[in-house]
Amino acid sequence: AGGTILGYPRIGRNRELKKALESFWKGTTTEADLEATAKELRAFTRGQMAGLGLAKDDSSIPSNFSFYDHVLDASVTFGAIPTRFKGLRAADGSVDLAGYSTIARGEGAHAPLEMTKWFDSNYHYLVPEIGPETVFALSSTRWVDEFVEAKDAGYLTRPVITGPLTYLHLAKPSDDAPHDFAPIERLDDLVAVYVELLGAFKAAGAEWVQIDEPVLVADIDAPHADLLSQAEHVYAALAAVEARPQILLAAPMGGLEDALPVIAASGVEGVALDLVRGTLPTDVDLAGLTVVAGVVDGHNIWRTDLDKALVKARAVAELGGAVTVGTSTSLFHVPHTLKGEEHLGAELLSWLAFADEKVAEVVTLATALREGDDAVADSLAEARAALADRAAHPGTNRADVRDRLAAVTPEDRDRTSYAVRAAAQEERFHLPELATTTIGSFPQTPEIRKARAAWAKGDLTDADYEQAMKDEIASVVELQEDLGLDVLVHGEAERNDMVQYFAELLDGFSVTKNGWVQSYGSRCTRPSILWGDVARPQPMTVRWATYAQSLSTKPVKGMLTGPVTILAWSFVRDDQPLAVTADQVGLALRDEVTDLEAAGIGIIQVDEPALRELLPLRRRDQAAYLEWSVGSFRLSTAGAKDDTQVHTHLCYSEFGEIIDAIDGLDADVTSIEAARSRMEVLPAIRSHGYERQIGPGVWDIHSPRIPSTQEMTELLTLAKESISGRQLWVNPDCGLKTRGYRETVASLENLVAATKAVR
Ligand code: THG
Ligand code: ZN
Repeated sequence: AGGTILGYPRIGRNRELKKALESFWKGTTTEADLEATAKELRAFTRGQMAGLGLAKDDSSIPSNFSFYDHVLDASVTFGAIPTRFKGLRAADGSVDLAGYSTIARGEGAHAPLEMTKWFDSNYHYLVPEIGPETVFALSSTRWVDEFVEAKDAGYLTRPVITGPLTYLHLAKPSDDAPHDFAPIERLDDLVAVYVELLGAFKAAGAEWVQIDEPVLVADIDAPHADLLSQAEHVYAALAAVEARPQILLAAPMGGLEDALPVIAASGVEGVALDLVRGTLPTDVDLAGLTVVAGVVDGHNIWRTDLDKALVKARAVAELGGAVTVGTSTSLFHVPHTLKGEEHLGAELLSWLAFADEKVAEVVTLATALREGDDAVADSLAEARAALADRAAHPGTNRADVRDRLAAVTPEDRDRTSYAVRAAAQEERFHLPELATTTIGSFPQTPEIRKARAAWAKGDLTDADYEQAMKDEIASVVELQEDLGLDVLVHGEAERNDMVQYFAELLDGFSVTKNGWVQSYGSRCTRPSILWGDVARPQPMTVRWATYAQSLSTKPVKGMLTGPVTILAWSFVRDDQPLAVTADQVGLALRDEVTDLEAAGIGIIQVDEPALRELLPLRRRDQAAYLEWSVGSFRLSTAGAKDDTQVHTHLCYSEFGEIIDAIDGLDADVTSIEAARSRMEVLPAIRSHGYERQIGPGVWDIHSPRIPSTQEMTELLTLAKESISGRQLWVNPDCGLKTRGYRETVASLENLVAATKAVR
């Protein structure tokens, strides 16, 4: 009744969990130290939520801690660990934190689980590998232990777990599975473990458990009718369990649509609806159900329009359920708190809500529902004033930006034909077959970070900082020449993050000091806030690129981040279509491309690693998305001359789904992630008839392991079965900023050796 949230950030307001994990991995702390930090963090988090007004005693506070990833936690809890990790398990099937870390990150001969984006967010989960051989058995007590830990501290929490449909539909077949096997075939076996788990929660005293099923808001590969009948079947089975907590089925990231009546009739006690992304349900009887009306956006950072939120919550109440207010998704997509972000200025600050402020909004809305609007009149008035101020701000509506965009013609998005460009580029660069390159960034060493921190504090002058970065660029260029790479990069030492760097130089953005959001495991990003119309006051990358090019006769790539990725990895204004914002960014980048060309840079990479990430979850919305996203990329690149080679980089391997869009980008060279999936995407690219050049990654840089020459030779040989040598580039899966120099040098040596062998 007092409102709830679907989950709270797990990393800690000062990234306590990140620091504890990384020192454990380094060996400077023990497993017990890590456990102790995690325990403190959980205690602080509960206290924080209660302090903000969520009730301590009625299951309103979620229990959603994870050391690394909630999907990995499900795998470990269900004993669904691939056979290659068998040796890590104790006799009872459990794994300790060292083993858990190995499954997540890989070590030695142990390749880790694959990592993939969580729906259309910037979070990555670890992909379960499920086969006929997988033995599901309750193998971890952590979820129950954490519930008991909270209960002993006086908090009756609501455990949050990933649902069986989402778990299996996000899984991939194990290496041992027959080729026509689908993980969902194991549904009944897995559900048996959920049944057991529900019993364990009940025995521990849980009154509610939250089961997350975001897969129900997405169109998946399997027929929609199958998904609905699976939902009906599973939730009837779980509802039929006698001794269990009440079930809150949460459907974040979109609308349940025709799955809602199925869930409502299944026998579960509650449903949590995403009413930010999803539309208001109609024509469905929710009588007898507890309904969490997810009217506070868990996925973005704008202050809620409380009046509109109340209208929605009250409309849902008309459908008959017992309605309480909640967030649309877990809050782990947003930073912890606005406290400490006063540098943003009182005005922008007043437009925003991070996790803690969103909890407070939920509490305000729940109070209004219960006691009437008068009970929270001041809060409602404050929110109205902030929203009106935001709408009227001159930076959100600039005539110069809008006039320029209005003048864009279709020709502004078109280059000459690829054949003509390819000939001009061949003439200019004479690159060898199987040209080698890297994606862009080199390791961000502690020295680089220190220099940037000192410069930010004013302890390092502009000139000294510039010199430090130039020294780093010179050493990266020299290293690449020594390694024998064909197309060099400057290494991006000057960039804290490939989006934030541009956000700091463009009008219309602001950046936080401590607004960290978990991206995967211990890794976080600080998404920028894109609040206004976007324009480029001056060149952003030309200085660094031309310095690097001056040091080598080999081509050095100019490196830009594309419009879709800038949007995907920022918190973007929600007061106009994304397409408009993307084109504003596209025009700013177009000017940068022109300036790079004029400075003599012949190869320009415009990264769009997030192109797939923003793909709408419902098929009917995808064509319109691909149209504007591809259009904004083309707006940024189509000003390039024929003999300028445009590259792009995309950070994932499920490529088949959007291959037409990738074709539509019309980049001359595209690099993609392919090492963890062993080039599995290439046959699809061949059968599509893709004619331009492609660099499938041969080194999985997300893991600290060093791939051998032989391993990369095998991958390249495999790639050549699908793609001709003239079309094929050799590169790692992704940028190297998270790697150390030791593994970078060793791996790139092997990469060059493998290329020579295959050539
Ligand atoms: N930038 C942003 N989002 C991203 C990526 C990025 N999302 C997808 C992908 N890349 C995720 N990968 C990473 C890789 C590394 C880190 C974060 C996300 C990383 N972060 C540092 C950390 O957590 O220690 C923090 C960076 C810093 O100190 O400045 O290493 O590249 N926006
Ligand atoms: Zn990448």
